[in-house]
Amino acid sequence: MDQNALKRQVAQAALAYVEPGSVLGVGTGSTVDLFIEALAASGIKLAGAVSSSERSTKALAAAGIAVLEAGQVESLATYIDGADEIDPRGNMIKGGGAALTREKIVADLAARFVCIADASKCVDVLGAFPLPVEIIPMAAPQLIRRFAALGGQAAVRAGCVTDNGQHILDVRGLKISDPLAMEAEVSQWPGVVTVGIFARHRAKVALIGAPEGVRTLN
Ligand code: ABF
Repeated sequence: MDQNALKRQVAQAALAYVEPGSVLGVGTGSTVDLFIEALAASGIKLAGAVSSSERSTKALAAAGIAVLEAGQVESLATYIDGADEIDPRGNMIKGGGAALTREKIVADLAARFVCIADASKCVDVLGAFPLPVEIIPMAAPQLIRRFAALGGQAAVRAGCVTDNGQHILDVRGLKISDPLAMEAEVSQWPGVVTVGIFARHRAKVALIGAPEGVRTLN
């Protein structure tokens, strides 16, 4: 079963976590694209969706699902999104798709984060995937120095401007043994908009697509 088939498998399984008639938080990425397709085909009727990116907004609209602004809701029951890496406790690295800021904003509205990922995303310790950090461009040189002091090699992602008009640093060489502590530390550095560690907003449920079927991580 190739990676796309594994993604399709978990996208389908995520439908079980969608409450008909609710407003659903929707993430960004190729697995989420497959989830939106599955949702459209399922016939499940939603009151609407709060989207985490222009990319997902377009996909939701094409699927005939009403897209609401985050400010139109006070809370969400569920947020469904992918990840670049996920550890056994549901801590994630996200942001490979450059949508991490709005993903974290929408995740913050939700009571439950349901992560959908293929088995290749599972790691024991976060950090093999270069950590995405959305930044204000003028802060890049100082932030690169700060990550170097932690043993990381940071570089501005070429040709990338986020939906919020900012830039992304990708940081290689980190071993994130305490995701909660690193998220708290980096989030306060001047010039950081969002760090792509989701520990405060870790996945309460993780659906992992593997050749033997979908397993639930936690
Ligand atoms: C999104 O999911 C991003 O944070 C992340 O880059 C992406 C990866 O998922 P996929 O492999 O499904 O594209 O939330």
